[in-house]
Amino acid sequence: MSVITVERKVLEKNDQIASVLRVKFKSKRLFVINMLSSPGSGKTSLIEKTVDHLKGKLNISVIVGDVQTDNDAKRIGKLNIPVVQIITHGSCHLEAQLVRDAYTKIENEPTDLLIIENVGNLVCPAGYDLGEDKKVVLISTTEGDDKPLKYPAMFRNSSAMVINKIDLLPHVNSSVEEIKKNAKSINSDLKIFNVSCKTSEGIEDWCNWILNQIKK
Ligand SMILES: Nc1nc2c(ncn2[C@@H]2O[C@H](COP(=O)(O)OP(=O)(O)OP(=O)(O)O)[C@@H](O)[C@H]2O)c(=O)[nH]1
Ligand SMILES: [Mg+2]
Repeated sequence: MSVITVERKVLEKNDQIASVLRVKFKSKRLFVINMLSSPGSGKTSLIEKTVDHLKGKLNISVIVGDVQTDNDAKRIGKLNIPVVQIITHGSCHLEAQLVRDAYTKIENEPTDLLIIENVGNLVCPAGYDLGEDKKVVLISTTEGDDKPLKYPAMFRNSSAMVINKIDLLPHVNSSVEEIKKNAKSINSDLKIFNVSCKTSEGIEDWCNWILNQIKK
């Protein structure tokens, strides 16, 4: 029983910090995406494509979480945009406090869109509010159609789902329709995008959705 109590307290403290952070992001007129997925679904690749597609239209900054390395910050740094790496040293998710501290390093950079790449994990990050406007979950065609059913919280709490690696569909035993059906059975409001970060198919639709969210 005490374990449950401790976890609830941790989440309550996280939610308080996230609420303050959300007010700060709003006051800075930032649109904030918390990007979630299993390891390797293509979060960093989608950020690279998004930055490339929206350059000249939006100022984008990135906070990226990783258990051990700064590989992703090095990749995103090559795009010449502000990026901060959070290394969690084993922790499987980002917390609002870590994002708050990381944001202080880039808060003076002109930014319209802040993308937070969460630690690759379909379980723990679902419960942690980071002050974002939208949670976006990625699933790639190599992961199996049943993942929304097996990890429902991630799909329930997200506003949009990006199905990535559609270029691999001819080679994998996977169906976009089945992934969509399973995801919609968890969250009928999910906005869904079919994307390939390799061929850039679907990137324009995804970026238009971001632009429309910012206009709202
Ligand atoms: N064929 C194909 N490969 C892709 C696509 N998107 C990403 N990849 C590859 O998938 C691998 C993982 O991509 P990343 O962007 O590093 O994935 P990630 O979700 O950021 O990974 P973590 O940060 O480790 O969780 C890389 O080798 C990418 O080149 C895609 O649309 N098609
Ligand atoms: Mg990554």
